Amino acid sequence: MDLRIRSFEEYQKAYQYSVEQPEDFWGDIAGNFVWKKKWDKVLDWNFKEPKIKWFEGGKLNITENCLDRHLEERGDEPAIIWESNDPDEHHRVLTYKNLHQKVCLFANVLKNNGAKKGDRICIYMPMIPELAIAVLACARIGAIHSVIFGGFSAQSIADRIQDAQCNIVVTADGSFRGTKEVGLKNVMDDALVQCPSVQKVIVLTRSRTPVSMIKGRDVWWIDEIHKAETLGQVDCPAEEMDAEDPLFILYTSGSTGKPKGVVHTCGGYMVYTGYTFQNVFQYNSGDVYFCTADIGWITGHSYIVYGPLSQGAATLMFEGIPTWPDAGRFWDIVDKFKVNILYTAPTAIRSLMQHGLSFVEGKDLSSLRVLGSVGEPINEEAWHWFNEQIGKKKCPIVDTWWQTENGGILISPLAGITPTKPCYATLPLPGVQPVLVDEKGEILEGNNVTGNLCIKFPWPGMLRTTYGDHERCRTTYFATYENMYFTGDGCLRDEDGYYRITGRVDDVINVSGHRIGTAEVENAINMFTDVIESAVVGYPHDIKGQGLYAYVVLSKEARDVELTKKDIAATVSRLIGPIARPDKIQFVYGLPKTRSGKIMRRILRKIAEGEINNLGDTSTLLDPAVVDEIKNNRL
Ligand code: 6R9
Repeated sequence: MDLRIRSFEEYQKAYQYSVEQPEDFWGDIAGNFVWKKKWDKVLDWNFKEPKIKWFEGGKLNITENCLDRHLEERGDEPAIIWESNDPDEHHRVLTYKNLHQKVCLFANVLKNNGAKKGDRICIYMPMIPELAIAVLACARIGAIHSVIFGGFSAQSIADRIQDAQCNIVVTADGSFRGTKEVGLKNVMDDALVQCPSVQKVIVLTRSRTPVSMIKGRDVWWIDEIHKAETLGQVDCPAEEMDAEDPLFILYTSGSTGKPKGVVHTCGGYMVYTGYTFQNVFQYNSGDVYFCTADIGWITGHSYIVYGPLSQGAATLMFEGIPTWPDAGRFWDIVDKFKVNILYTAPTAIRSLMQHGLSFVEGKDLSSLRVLGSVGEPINEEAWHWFNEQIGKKKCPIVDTWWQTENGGILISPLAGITPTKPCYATLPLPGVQPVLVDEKGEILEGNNVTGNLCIKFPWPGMLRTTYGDHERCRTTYFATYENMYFTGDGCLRDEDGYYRITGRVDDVINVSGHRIGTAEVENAINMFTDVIESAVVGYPHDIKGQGLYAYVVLSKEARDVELTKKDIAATVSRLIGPIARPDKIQFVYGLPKTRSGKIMRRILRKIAEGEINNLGDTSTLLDPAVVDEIKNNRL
C-alpha cells in the first residue's frame, strides 16, 4: 500500500481500515520504509502499565531512511536549505549527499569522543544545519539525543542533563537572534558545574563569542572533524537498532513537578512522522517546505528533521526571528526560496498581523500551496488573515493538533483533501481514535459534545515512557481515565464530527505555543527571598495567546514595588529561562484558599481574565475578604 492518500474517499477508506485492522494497516504503511530486518509483530499493548510496542523484532536505523535511501535517486537534490539570521549572510544548501557525508563524519567524531549506542547526548545549539547534523549523527550510532531549546537557563539545562545522565554535550559558542547575540557555551558551562556525568563537550563556532575551553573536557567541533578526516573516517555504518530502542528524549512541562523526559523510539516514530508528513502536507517531489519551529521543540524534531527527510523532502531551516530586520522576514524567505508549504504558529501569525500589511505587500507569495498551523488554538482573526493575506484564499490551511508526547500530528485536515473550517483541527488521521469524556470518565457519544480529549487506541508515534520514571508516565497520561491516553486538552466535536481544540484543562499554560507548567513557575517565584507563596494562572494575551499572571504574597512590604517585580522576574529567568517570565505580577495579602488549604485557581483565573463580576461560588473560601482585595488591585 502506498503511503499517500489522494482523495477524501481514500482518507475515509484508510481511516476505516486503520480502525478495523490496525495491525494490517500499520504493517502496510511500515512497508514503505527501509528495515534491516522485518518485524515479527506489529503491535503489542496495554494502557494499564502502560506497555506499547510497535514493530517488535524489527531492526532499522532511522538515518538510513532519512539519508542513505535517497542517495541514488535524489543525492544531488536539496535536503536542508538554511537561511541565516542575517539576510546578508549567504544561505546554505545541503544536498542529500552532503548531509549524508556530514552526518557520517560527525557520527565518527562522536565515537572518537567516547559515544556508544544507548548513551544520552545533550544538544544545545543554534538553528543551523550542524544542529540537524548532530541530531542525525546521534541516531546514526544509536545514541539517544536530548535537545534543549536555546532559551532555557543553566539550571533547566542542568536538571535535564542530570535526569538523563548525559555523558556528552554538543553546543556552540553562541547564537544570533535578530540583533542579539546569545551566549550558549557560557550558559552550558554554568549548567555543567552541576553535571559530573558529562565527560566531553564538543563546541561549534558560530558567533565568535569568547568562551572558556576546559582542557580534557572541551573540544572544538572543527578540530574533531579535521581529526576524523585525517583518519579517513568518512564512512559510518548505521547502527542496527531495535524498533523499540529509544531514539530521543525531549523534556516537556506538565501540571506538576519538574519537566518530564518524553521518550520516543526508533521504529514507530519513524513510520508515524513520515506518514503524517506526507499526508497532512501533501508534499510533492521538488517542493520547498518551510517549518518555522525550532528544533528544540517537538515540531522541529518531527517536521523539520525526521518527517521531511524520511520522505526525501527539501526542508528549510531558519536561524532568525520573524520580525527582524522587519516583520516581512518570513515573506522574504518565501519569495527568495519559492516556498511551497509553510508551517508556522498562531503566535507568529498574530505578531506579524499586528505589524500591518505593508510588510506583505510586494512580496511574491505565489509559490505557496499549503499553509499549516501548530502549537495552540488559532483564533478566527488570525486564521482569516493567514488565509486571505498569505494564502490569497487559494491555499488550504492545515490546523494540526498534537503534542510532544504524540510524536506526530493526530488531528488535522489533509491539505486540499479535507474540507476545512476556521479554528477546527477537523478529523483524526488514520490510526487515531479520539474520544471525548466527561468529568466522570463517561464517554460522550455522538456529535455536538464537549469534553476532555482522550485517545483510546495506540498509534506508532506515541511516547513509550518518561525517562527514568515509568510510573510518572502512567499517572500523568494513563491513570485519569481507564484504558485511555489523556491529552490534557479540552475539545468540542461539532455537528459534522469535526474536532475543535479549546485549550488545556490542566495547569499547563500555553505561552506563544510553549508549554509552561504553573507549578514550575510558582516554585521559581517561591525561591525569591521575600516570597511566602504564589499562584500562577494564564490570561488571554493578544500576541502570545496566553500570558502568565502571578499572584505573589511577600513576607514584608516591598521597598520598591516595581523593582521587586523585576527582581522576581529575573529570578524566574535565571531558574527556568526567559520564556517563563511572568507577564504580570500582582502583590496580594493572601491567596483565596478553601478550608482544606487548596488554592482556588478558578477564581484567580477569572480575575486575571477580567471577569470579576462572575466569580461563582466563593462560600467555601477560608477568608472571602482576600478576593475583594485581589479584585480591587488587579492589573
Ligand atoms: C506540537 C506541540 C501541546 C499542546 C496541546 C495543545 C496545544 C498544539 C494545537 C494546540 C489547538 C492546535 N496545541 N497544537 N491547540 N490547536 N493545532 O505544540 O506540542 O509543545 O507539546 O504542546 O499545545 O494544548 O496539548 P507541545
